[in-house]
Amino acid sequence: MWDDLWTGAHLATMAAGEAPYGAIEDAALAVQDGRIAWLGPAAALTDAPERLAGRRHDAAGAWITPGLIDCHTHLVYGGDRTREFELRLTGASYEEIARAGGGIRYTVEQTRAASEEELYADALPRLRDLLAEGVTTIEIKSGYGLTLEDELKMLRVARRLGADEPVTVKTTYLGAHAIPPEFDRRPEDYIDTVVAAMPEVAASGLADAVDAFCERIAFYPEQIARVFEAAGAVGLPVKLHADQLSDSKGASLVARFAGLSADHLEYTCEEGITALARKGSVAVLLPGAFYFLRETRLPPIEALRKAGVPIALATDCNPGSSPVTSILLMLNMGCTLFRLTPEETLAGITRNGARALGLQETHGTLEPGKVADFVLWDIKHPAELAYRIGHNPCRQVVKDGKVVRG
Ligand code: DI6
Ligand code: FE
Repeated sequence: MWDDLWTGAHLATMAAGEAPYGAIEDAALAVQDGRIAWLGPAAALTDAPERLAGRRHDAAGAWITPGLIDCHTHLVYGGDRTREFELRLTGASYEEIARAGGGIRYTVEQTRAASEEELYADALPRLRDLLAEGVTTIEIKSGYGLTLEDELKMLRVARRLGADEPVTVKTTYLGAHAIPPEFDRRPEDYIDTVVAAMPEVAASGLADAVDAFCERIAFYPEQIARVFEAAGAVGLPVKLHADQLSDSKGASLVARFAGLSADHLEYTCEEGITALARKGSVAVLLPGAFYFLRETRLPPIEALRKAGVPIALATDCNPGSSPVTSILLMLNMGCTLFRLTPEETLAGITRNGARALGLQETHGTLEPGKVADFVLWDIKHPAELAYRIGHNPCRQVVKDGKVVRG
């Protein structure tokens, strides 16, 4: 006998295959020990629901999708950058502000000054915004501490959020995010410290992956290669902020290290795309940052599609370039700004989002054996999730087989 059975549902399984959205209409879904035990057309159930499961739930025509996955965020940080937003509106560019010592460096100051408690209290409402929209897995980066101690402080906050809230948190050490003020004009020396910190970061158990910012206002590929080698030596997978503001050869660098994902990619060239495809790395597109920075160069969507690179979407929630805590808005922006299809955007925050975090065996689709993370939506068709703006049709969230919302 199953623990739980949902009937009266339509499933957007998002499993790769023939049917759009992997859809199964008039379906049922069973859960046992926190995993999906069975799913299929309700007509294929072998007995009456009450003889099949301890608890029955009537989905009353809801669509069920996999739990949503936000695979790229900087959710934990101190302060905000409202002032910088105002400056940009009077003409200063994101890059100019960064070069003048504002931007990421300002958030570093604020984050260093904040206690773990304060960082937690600031991040929690941002996380809850995302959870209210059906997010069940989130990646959270460090990168605003830039000393080993402050980076670990951020990662501890991220882990605590995952322990306290009904969400799986994957953490990422982003030591090579910016050159901290005390290493001004000495990027190589700073990279030495990031490399030297790697064994301790790994031993702390606080990081699941390593990220870096490859850009002319941050670090060069050769510098990041040293960080990635150090990550590989301690068994941590890598990913990269790649080609966001210029073609920095970031995508090729990710491929060289068989990274989980290359993120942003507005300026990625053909060669980078081919390299990603060869290694099976995911392209993570971040429409919130594209929108908020009023970027005009589109990521190479058609080339990514043609090459068969899996495309994920994420909020990039951060104070400087994407103060976004709505994953549903990313679906809409993925369609309106990037011309992705609604199905592609939904795959981007389910199946491909899971893959970007190395969770493709356990998360990201509705399939027997996978973790029972899913969301019930008051919608008539899955495309509606990408279509509307400012409306949240999330009715119920199930995490590890337990109803945690609704
Ligand atoms: N690119 C981004 O989108 C975030 N980090 C990065 O390297 C933005 C960081 C910030 O402006 O605070
Ligand atoms: Fe980012």
